[in-house]
Amino acid sequence: MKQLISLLSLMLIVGWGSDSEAANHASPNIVLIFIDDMGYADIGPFGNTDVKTPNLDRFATEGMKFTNFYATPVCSMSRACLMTGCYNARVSVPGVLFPRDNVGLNPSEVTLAEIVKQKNYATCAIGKWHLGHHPEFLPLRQGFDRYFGLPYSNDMLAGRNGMPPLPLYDNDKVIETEPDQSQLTKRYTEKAIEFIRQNQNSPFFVYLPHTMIHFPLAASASFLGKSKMGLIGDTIEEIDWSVGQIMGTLKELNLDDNTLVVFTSDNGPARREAPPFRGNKGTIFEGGVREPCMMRWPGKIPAGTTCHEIAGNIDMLPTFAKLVGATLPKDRILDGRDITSLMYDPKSGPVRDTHLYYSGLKLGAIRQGKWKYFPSSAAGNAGNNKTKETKAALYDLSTDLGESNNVAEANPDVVMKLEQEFKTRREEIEANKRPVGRHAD
Ligand SMILES: [Ca+2]
Repeated sequence: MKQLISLLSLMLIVGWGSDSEAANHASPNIVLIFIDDMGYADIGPFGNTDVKTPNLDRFATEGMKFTNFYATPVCSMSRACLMTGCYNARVSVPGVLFPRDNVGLNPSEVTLAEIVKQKNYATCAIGKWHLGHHPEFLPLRQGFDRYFGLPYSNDMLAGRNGMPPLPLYDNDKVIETEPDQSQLTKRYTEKAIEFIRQNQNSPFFVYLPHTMIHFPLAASASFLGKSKMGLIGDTIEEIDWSVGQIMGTLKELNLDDNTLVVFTSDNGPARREAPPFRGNKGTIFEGGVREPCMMRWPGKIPAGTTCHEIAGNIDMLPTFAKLVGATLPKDRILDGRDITSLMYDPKSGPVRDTHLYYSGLKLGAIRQGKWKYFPSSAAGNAGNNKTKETKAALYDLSTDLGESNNVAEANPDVVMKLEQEFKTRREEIEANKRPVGRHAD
């Protein structure tokens, strides 16, 4: 009898063990939709009234908007931040990589995909990579099981400055060159949905970095000429359609409640403004680096809420690690922070109050709380000539989103403090930066 009771107890313990195993298995799926060159004011939830974005509008009512969410001025550096949880200068990835370049994100970096791989997530990257086009830098070597898309920007086309034909990859094979760009949003969407269907029974991570709305713009026949904003509006509306398709698939497969969807962009808008901000793509004014961002996870992220705290793409890696129960690498410094507290309660208080604005590998400005400071020593790092600062500038972002009223002279103590903080942070990253990956041929 005693033995039987022991056996029963053992079975119970084993049974409980299995239950907690099942609970672990229920870690959320993650879908990260990353748009190219979409500015803050390009979609309905962030104030655009000319373009129709019903799916993104609904996303906002069902999830959380982030109004102080930072990326960087241009493509490659932004993806380096997103993939590593570090400022791009820490991992030595410059602004934009070109087909002639022999560098890429160092394979020794731990990427978002490698983080979730600790928990056996199925992982795919569908779309524009732009962290090195040599085989050792491509997604299949950086933690992704599946890759479909372009290795760099869609304007790096055959014959332009001696560039080779633009390749379209399916895993590690080039299946087409110079693909019809009007079909890319649709094709990426289909591939992402195919991956979700195939992996609906295991936790998955879908990284969907669209090629649009980067120039040259192209939309499929169903969207071409349909928006009130011209071709740029057509591409935005097609992106909105794509988001609707993804959300519809999650709903259909009953994965809605167990999937975190993040929607954001890599940098500010090209060749247009980003109201209410100053500057656009290529600059470190808010218009160049502050991005529309929304997160949706029914039952976990409160619906229809807005978070005004500082956050950014560098925070995604530690945040995803927390959500899936993965361990962060301990042998290196990360710059991002776990922002799950903000996702559960947008008023829970700041996770980090400081943000650094890199322009390429140069630090150009610093934000602490409401203050944003451009030291005179960094003048010119802000971006193009039209919009760069020529002397030290201090802006109060709580009242001056357009960075038009330099209050440096009136606030010498703030200037002195931020001048020191700028130097300390720049020196720390310089002293602890890690090398870019170099392709040997
Ligand atoms: Ca971009």
